[in-house]
Amino acid sequence: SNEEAAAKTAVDTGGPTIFDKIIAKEIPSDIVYEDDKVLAFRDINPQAPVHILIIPKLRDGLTQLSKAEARHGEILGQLLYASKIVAEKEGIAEGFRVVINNGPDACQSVYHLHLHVIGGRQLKWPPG
Ligand code: DGP
Repeated sequence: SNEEAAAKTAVDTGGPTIFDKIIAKEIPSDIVYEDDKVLAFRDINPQAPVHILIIPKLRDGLTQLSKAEARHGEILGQLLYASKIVAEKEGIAEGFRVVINNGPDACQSVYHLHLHVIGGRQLKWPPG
């Protein structure tokens, strides 16, 4: 797919990403949950009826999960907990999937850690 091709060429520069502009509200997004640490908004290219991205407001080196260090434990837990809050708000708490794409082989395209929360239909397993 086009997304797969783009993700294979995306690189982790450590520089700003589009998500900084979403956090700063310089570009609009459909925000579904927000607290002081995390922001959740609808994916621009949804793969299911519900497809929400959850990101840390402070990236703090977390361009991708493989860059995680022990000090990131708290925010990683907050992101995962936020996925449950978002699933409840969206009415999919009884069946949803949380995905983190890490690196080119997993088709990561934005180098600011994000959880995908996907649901609202019967999901297939295994994923592609
Ligand atoms: P990944 O492939 O895991 O890096 O997913 C990045 C996701 O980000 C992808 O599903 C599309 C989404 N995305 C990229 N740019 C924007 C944007 O400007 N707004 C929103 N809402 N989503 C975006």
